[in-house]
Amino acid sequence: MDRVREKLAAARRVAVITGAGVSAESGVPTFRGKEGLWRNFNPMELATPEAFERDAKLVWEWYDWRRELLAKCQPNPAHEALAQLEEVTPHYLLITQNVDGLHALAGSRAVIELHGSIWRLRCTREPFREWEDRTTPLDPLPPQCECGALARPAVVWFGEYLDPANFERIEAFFSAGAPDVVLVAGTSALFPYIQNWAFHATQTGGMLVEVNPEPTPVSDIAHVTLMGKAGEILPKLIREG
Ligand code: BV8
Repeated sequence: MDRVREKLAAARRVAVITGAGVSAESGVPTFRGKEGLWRNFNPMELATPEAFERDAKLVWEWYDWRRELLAKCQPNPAHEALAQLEEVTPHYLLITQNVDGLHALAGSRAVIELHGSIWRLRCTREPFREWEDRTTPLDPLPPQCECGALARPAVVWFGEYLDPANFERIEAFFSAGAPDVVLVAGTSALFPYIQNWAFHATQTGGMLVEVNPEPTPVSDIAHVTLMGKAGEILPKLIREG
């Protein structure tokens, strides 16, 4: 813990990668936790273009249920600690897989929502048309674009591609200089791109730090693995914490 705190205090360039685990203490169900299931559906089966094609209303009921739940959730000390870290780090980037918007709500500014946002909708006829809608519950359900076409959640589903623009921003951050620290918190690190960015830190002289109560693929390559809850550990890592 002290080694990490010192490294972060002296760091000029830090990349943070977060997943559902950093929102867990805000009351947001994780994807693969037991409470992640909804009406006995597996998110992997619902968060797909095929499920939406088959039954848009069912998929929207799931998203509407999550939006209603999220509307009551506040950022927790994990989100707040990361917003504080950004204030004291000259070059900082927060890459999140979460779609809940809680990092921005906590004051984080340089945030890349890798998997999109549950608060944004996209037209299924003109995909470049995207807008924010925070109404809960949505009415009508499924919602429509003003052009009359069906709207979809502006998130990246399983089997879909990440927005290349986000990918380029992240690659640009890493090639602009070797991060002194890459902090991976609250993610099962399922996706290759998450593992690759974590691995990058170990190849360019940076410190790879993981915060998670459970081991993940990143644990094998991390310099420091802090086993525990992000809401408890992260505030202790940040100088003011
Ligand atoms: C994909 C948005 C298929 C939706 C989500 C087919 C296969 C592979 C690749 C491709 C493919 N088709 C197309 C591609 C290309 C590729 C791509 O774009 N590549 C780039 C590089 C060009 N596309 C993809 O990779 C897509 N992936 O299709 O994979 C697949 C299918 C099944 C299984 C494996 C692979 C991208 C898909 C993105 C899917 N969208 N979300 C929505 O939210 O509705 S994914 C979903 O999982 C969430 O975003 C979530 O964040 C993410 C990862 O999960 P985690 O965040 O890690 O959450 P999880 O519940 O898993 O873990 C929680 C962790 O927290 C645990 O470790 C736990 O221990 C810990 N924890 C719990 N409590 C705490 C805690 N930690 C700290 N503190 C606590 N208190």
